[in-house]
Amino acid sequence: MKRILVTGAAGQIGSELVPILREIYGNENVVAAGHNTRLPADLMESGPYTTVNVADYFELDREIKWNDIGRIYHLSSILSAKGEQNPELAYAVNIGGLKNVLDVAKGNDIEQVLIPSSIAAFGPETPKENTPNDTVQKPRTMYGISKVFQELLGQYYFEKYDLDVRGVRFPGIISWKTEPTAGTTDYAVAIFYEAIRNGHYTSYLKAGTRLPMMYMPDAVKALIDLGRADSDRLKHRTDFNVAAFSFTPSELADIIRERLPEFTIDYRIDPIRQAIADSWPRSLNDSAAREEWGWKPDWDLEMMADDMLEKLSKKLAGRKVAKPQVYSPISRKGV
Ligand code: AKB
Repeated sequence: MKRILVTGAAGQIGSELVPILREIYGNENVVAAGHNTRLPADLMESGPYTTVNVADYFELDREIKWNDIGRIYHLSSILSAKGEQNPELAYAVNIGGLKNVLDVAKGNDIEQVLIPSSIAAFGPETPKENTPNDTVQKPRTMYGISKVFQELLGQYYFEKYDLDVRGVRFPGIISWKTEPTAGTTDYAVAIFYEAIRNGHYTSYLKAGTRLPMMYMPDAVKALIDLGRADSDRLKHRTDFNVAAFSFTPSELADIIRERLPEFTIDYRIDPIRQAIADSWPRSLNDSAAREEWGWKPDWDLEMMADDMLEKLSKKLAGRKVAKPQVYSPISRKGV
C-alpha cells in the first residue's frame, strides 16, 4: 500500500491518531510530520517521521513524493485563540497550507484527504442549541473563517477534480497525552491538570459558558470511520457535525469535585476567549453523520472524567508540583 502522511502530528489530535493508524496499517506505513514543534518521542521511535511546512508547496510536494504517500490526514492548523493573536500566521497556515495540501494531493493522485473542521466554522448568528449541520455560518475569527474556507474548498475539489476530501466539525477535544494551549476550549483539559497538580483552577471562561466537547478516543474514531465510509452514502463530505456531550466550566468543576472533594475553581475572564466561546454553538445536531456513516460516540462525560483523572494522575505522578497557574489573558500583540 501507499503510505499515510499525518501533518500536525505533534499536536493534540495528531499525537494520538498516529499510534492508532500505525496499529491499523503498520508502523512503516504512517509518516508523522511536524513543523516547529518536536514530535513526541514515541512517534519518532515507532515509525517514519519528517518535518514539513505546509505553507511551502514545494516542500510538501517533495515529501509526498519521497515518502510515497497515498492518503493524507491534514491536521496542522493554528487554533482559535492563537489565530486571534496572529491572524496572518493563521491565514498562511490554515488557508495557504490547506490550498497547498489539496493542490499537492490533486497532482499526486492521492486517494483521500481527511481534514478536521470545527465548531469555530459557526458564528454568533448560528442557532446555538442543537445546531443543525446545514445552517448560517458567519464566524468572526480567522480560525473560523479558515474552517469555512476549508469545508467549501474541499467540497469544490471533490466536485471539480474528483479528489476524495472528507471532514468532521469537531467540538472541543479533551485528552491527556498532549496538552493543547492554542484554543478556546483548552480550559477543559487544563482544569484536569490543575486539579491534580494544585487542587485549584482559575477559569478564563465564565462559569455558565456551555460548549460541546468530545473525548479523544471518539475524535480519533470519527476520523477513521469517516475515512472508511462508503462514498456513495455520503451526501455531505467535508462538514459533518459530530457530537458527544456539552458542559459549562462550573458543571465540569462539580464533576471533578465529586472525584476530588478538595478541588476548587474561581474565574478571571479573558475577554477574547470569552467572546470566541460566546459565538460558538452550545450543542450540536450530528444526525447527518449518524445517518450517512453510522457515527456514534462511545464516551459520555462521567466516563471521560474518570479516565482523564486516572490517566493524568499516572502521567503526572512523581513530577514536581507546579506552581499554581498564573493568569495571563491572551493579547492581540504578537505571539
Ligand atoms: C479551539 O478551541 O480553537 C479548538 C476548536 C474548538 O476547534 N479546540
